[in-house]
Amino acid sequence: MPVSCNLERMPLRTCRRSLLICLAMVSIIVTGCNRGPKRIKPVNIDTRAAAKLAMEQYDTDGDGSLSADELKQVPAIPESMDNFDQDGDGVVSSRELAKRMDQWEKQLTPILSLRCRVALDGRPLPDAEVEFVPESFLEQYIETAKGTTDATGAVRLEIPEQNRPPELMTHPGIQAGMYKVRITHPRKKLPARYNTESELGQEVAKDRRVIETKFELTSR
Ligand SMILES: [Ca+2]
Ligand SMILES: [Ca+2]
Repeated sequence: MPVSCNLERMPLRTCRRSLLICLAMVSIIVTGCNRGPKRIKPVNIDTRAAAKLAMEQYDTDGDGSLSADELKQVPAIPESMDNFDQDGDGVVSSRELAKRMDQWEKQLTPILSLRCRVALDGRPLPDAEVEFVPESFLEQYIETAKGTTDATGAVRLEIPEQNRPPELMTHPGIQAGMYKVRITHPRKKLPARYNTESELGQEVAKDRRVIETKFELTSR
């Protein structure tokens, strides 16, 4: 009979409807994931090319590695020597340099939070402009990060919004890399060794676990 037939079909229809609702929900969840914030890619550096450039620039005696004397020009390396000089012979070869840069990529963290503190002659220095400028052999891959110290001399480094790659727009911070650090002040004259001829440098990488770098400057 049609009635009993209908009655028998009811649960089937309900079941089918439930199944359709379930499928729709799964689809919303999956689509939602796809439409969410884009996964941020790690720093993508042609590490062999960058290491080659570094050698051309800093291996002044052409022996294929950077000695302590040559490394004075790349202060980010001596500051983090154990991470670069992996065989412990006191110099950094092109291969070691590339290997360390490969490690940044494997750390899969595209942007890091870094705070610094600046003091001049033992006192916190407010209003200092701090710039982390990529080493020239990395400048095509990473951006300069900067900030101004607060009343306590502290600053958080960020890539200015207009220079931030699209995928980092909502992620202020600094990229993994090797930087020269330049510190200037609108009212105080700081020695050239802190800015135009900076001897300050830092490697930024997830495994460094540096929460706050201290720059203790002297006016003389
Ligand atoms: Ca050399
Ligand atoms: Ca070495």
